[in-house]
Amino acid sequence: MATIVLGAQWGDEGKGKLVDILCPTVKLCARAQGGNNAGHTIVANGVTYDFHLLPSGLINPECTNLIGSGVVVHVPSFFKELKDLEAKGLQNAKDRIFLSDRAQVVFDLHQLVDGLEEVELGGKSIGTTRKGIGPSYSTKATRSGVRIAEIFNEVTFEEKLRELARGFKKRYGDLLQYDVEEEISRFKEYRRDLAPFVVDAIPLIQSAQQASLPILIEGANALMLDLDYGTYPYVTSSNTGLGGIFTGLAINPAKISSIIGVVKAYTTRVGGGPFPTEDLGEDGTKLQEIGREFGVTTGRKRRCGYLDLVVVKYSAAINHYTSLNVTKLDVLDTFPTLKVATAYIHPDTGEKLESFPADLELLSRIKVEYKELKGWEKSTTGAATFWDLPKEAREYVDFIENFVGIKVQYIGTGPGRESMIKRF
Ligand code: 2SA
Ligand code: GDP
Ligand code: MG
Repeated sequence: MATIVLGAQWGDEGKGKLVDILCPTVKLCARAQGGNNAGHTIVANGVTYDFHLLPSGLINPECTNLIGSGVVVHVPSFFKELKDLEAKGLQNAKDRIFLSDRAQVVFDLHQLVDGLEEVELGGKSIGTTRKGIGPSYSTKATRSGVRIAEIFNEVTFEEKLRELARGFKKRYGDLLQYDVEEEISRFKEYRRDLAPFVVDAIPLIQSAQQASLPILIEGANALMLDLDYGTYPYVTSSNTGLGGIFTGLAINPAKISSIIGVVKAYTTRVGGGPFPTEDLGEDGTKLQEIGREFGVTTGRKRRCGYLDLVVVKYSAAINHYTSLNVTKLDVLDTFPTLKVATAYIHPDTGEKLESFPADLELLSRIKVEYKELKGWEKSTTGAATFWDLPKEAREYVDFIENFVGIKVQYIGTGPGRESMIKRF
């Protein structure tokens, strides 16, 4: 049976930590979409590990890991991340990671184009991680991209990359400072080094499911960054919601046991785009500082604001969570009062919107209705059970549960593995 972990807001909810906690019972951990734009930090046994492209399940020495067909892969970053993790003490990581031959290659070319697209957008830039994610999914969609399997057919590979470079050169001229022959020559070495990792992921997943092995699927990014359901165009270029799991891994939907939505106890967003509950004042700064809200991949400061339950309810309607993990509750420990968004009000009619609007112009004008809850002003870190939490902290969690209509199964009260309350 498969467990799916998905981000319910704009990312960085703490999915990596939950994946780490669930891993000991799992035989296969898989990523379905995204690339090394993702950043998952895990603190285990006093060591901090950062994962970007590789599944966080690597942290469990018994767990096999798969980079699925819907992922986009920057080959040198794959090797570098593996090396960095092994240098931190992860055992036999190289023997436990497999890469789908249907995944797409992210070239340095895509990364350069990502930067050029951002510059061209000027004040409207998306604030991408510049890891080439958008350009790589774009060339996949226009059928000019290169699959991992094609790396191994040297002649076709070189022709395709030269063709890709020619196209972008036409578009960007001298702004594109790129030497295609140099990238081609590096692939001679990558080809040899990559070969042992590459598999046909379909029989791998099928046999794991037929043998009823426990599988864990790690979502990257989060629902509000989904290409179809997020705050388009301020999104990433993959389906970060439940749909992306099926296209990216081809798992059997009848064999899913749970879909856990990870919800940070407040809201953050990194990059551009609308953020209705953003607080540019003292509270936002305090959340940023206490929550240490910096991008794991780019080091950028994350924008911060109050918990937005309109967002969480909207994401639940798309991702069909079977339970929630509320994370970083401890970051709220010193707030005397807490605001939680419960509705968006139409700026012209004064009526409550039924759901999260698709129209960003409307979204920029809506009024947010807040419920004010009492803070607890005590430490939550170290609470062993739900009942060890201060009363107001329990009420905060209950409020989320009742509003969204989904049980809160896990509560995070600190970055370490041990700081997680499991309720059922
Ligand atoms: P991209 O690079 O094309 O995927 O960027 C498009 C938008 O998606 C956002 N995005 C992210 N948001 C939160 N966390 C992400 N991962 C890193 C982290 C981010 C970092 O875990 O901290 O280090 O800055 C992530 N990746 C992409 C991005 O900000 C754009 O808004
Ligand atoms: P992900 O992208 O969803 O995996 O999340 P990130 O790793 O990008 O960001 C979450 C950050 O919060 C990481 O630095 C985690 O170590 C940290 N974190 C996770 N859960 C908790 C928690 O319950 N409390 C605190 N204080 N930090 C947490
Ligand atoms: Mg992250």
